[in-house]
Amino acid sequence: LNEAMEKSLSKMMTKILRHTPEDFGIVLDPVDGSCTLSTLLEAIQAQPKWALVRQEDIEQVVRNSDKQRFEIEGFRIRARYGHSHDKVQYAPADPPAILYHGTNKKALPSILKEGLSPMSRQYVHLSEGPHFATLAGSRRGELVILKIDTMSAKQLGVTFYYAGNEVWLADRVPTESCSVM
Ligand code: HQG
Repeated sequence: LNEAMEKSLSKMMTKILRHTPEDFGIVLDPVDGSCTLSTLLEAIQAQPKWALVRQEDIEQVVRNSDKQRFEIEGFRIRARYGHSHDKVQYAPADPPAILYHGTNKKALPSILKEGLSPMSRQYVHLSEGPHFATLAGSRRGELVILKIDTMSAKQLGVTFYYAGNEVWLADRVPTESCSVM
């Protein structure tokens, strides 16, 4: 797969594994959001554009994903994070003192007023370092990085979950726990 094909296949995989598996006739595991590699492969092969896709191509996307979007374990594959709603259960975990969230200048006034909310995903996405936050926040205009004081958020009732690859999730983050970097 060349780079463009890899990106396009990655998008197809996130669509299925994060958002609308039912449109592809797939039921994800209700706990970890996984399905077998062969189920995913067959669903993708059913798309005219991807009739010739091979399991190695999927494995290549998983390996090269800049943000480690997917995880293969044995015969199963899942998206680590990014789900639109109720597709995965995560165990609560204890985060580092500071986490980061990348956003954009236009969203800032509303975030400073209401705090961070998951919008169209299951959770708010946070990261241990500013790198992932920079990638996430640069997608929609002028980058703003927020520092999250997790101790303060916990005191305000927020639960954190670890998704792997330095990515943390939360149901919400109150504005009192956010500061602009
Ligand atoms: C913002 C992508 C106004 C929030 C990324 C963000 C990440 C608010 C946007 C992963 C708000 C939601 C997640 C409020 C939050 N008012 N705006 N109260 N609360 N927002 O895409 O974190 O490339 O759902 O700051 O790179 O950007 O798709 O979340 O700007 O890894 O694999 O609302 O998804 O990964 O946007 O991104 P998103 P996100 P992929």
